Amino acid sequence: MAIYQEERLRELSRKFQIYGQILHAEPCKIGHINETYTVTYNQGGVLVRYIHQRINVNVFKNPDAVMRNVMRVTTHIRHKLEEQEVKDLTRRVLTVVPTRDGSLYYRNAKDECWRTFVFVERAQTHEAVQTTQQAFQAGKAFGNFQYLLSDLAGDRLVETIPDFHHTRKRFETLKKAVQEDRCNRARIARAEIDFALAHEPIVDVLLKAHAAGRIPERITHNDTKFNNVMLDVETGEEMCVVDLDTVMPGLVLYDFGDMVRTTTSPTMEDELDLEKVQMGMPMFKALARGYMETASRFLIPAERSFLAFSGKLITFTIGIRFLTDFLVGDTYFRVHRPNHNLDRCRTQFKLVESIERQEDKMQKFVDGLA
Ligand code: GN1
Ligand code: MG
Repeated sequence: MAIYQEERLRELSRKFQIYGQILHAEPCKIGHINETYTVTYNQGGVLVRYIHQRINVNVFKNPDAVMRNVMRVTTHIRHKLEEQEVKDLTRRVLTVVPTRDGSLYYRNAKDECWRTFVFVERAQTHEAVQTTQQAFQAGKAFGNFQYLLSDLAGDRLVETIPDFHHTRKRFETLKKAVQEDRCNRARIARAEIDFALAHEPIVDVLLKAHAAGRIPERITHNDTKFNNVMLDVETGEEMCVVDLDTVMPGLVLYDFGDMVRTTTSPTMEDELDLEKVQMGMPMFKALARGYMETASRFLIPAERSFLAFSGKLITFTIGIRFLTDFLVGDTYFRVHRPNHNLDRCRTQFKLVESIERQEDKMQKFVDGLA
């Protein structure tokens, strides 16, 4: 890690309610938006780890609201787990470490916003799903997360990114990017643009069902990537749902759709060998079983009826977001190689096709679950 970062983190470490000295830090490369470090401290002679994370304020324009949401949500979940006498509480839900003056995050002289969490030990995230057991655990974790938040009292959570999964708005933004073609990249992405435009008929389906009152707004995670669930390193059991910045009002289908997107193909999001990108039925079945184990307690039939469709829709929506970002010059998602966002878009669209071929079978399977 660059020395200036060490110094920056050392300064930062004194701002939070941590009673130890910083020893070293490792950057965490996962995630396209925020900047994350795992930092080891000597605390009373024992090594203790924390997460320091810089909130990307270009994406999260209201870090205050983000942190108030995160605090409400984690506090609520902690209380519920306490009532259930769940053990290992600080591995089961994220714990925010406030600053020494009691704020939920620290804003430095350069206007960078930093926050701190207790590090969840002996648990890990995986970039790609390998076993059906993992898929089951991911479904169960996010279903339970939604369930635990289904009785959160008080004001509506703030929408930290308005219209985050609004497929129609995402679609219109793509069309504009194609028309403007500021980076002269549309010619490289012609096939993907055509694919996106041809899929317009799916764009409004959930928006309309929601507007018609058929599917309710709930509190949802909105970024239910497989790598946002920590699994116990020994048992493989789900421990903790992370990345809570987009927990806000939404449709459960957006969450389930993003699980299908990230938990049914054994590939990474930027896989170059598109042959490998496939919606695997055994993975889907395990995921859906895990999800229903916890979510069947509150889902209504209309929500269930869109479960398979939601996989297609969200995969498509994230695909058009990657495509748009490629066309406008990679301003949103962090990229690590040329055409990275286009590569990501290609895997998404390949997956959309794979889901399309199996959608009926997928829905039949979920219809058969209790
Ligand atoms: C972003 O940074 P990360 O990986 O947690 C994005 C999600 C996308 C995802 C695609 C706030 O999440 O919506 O699905 O990339 N988060 C935001 O991998 O835009
Ligand atoms: Mg995220």
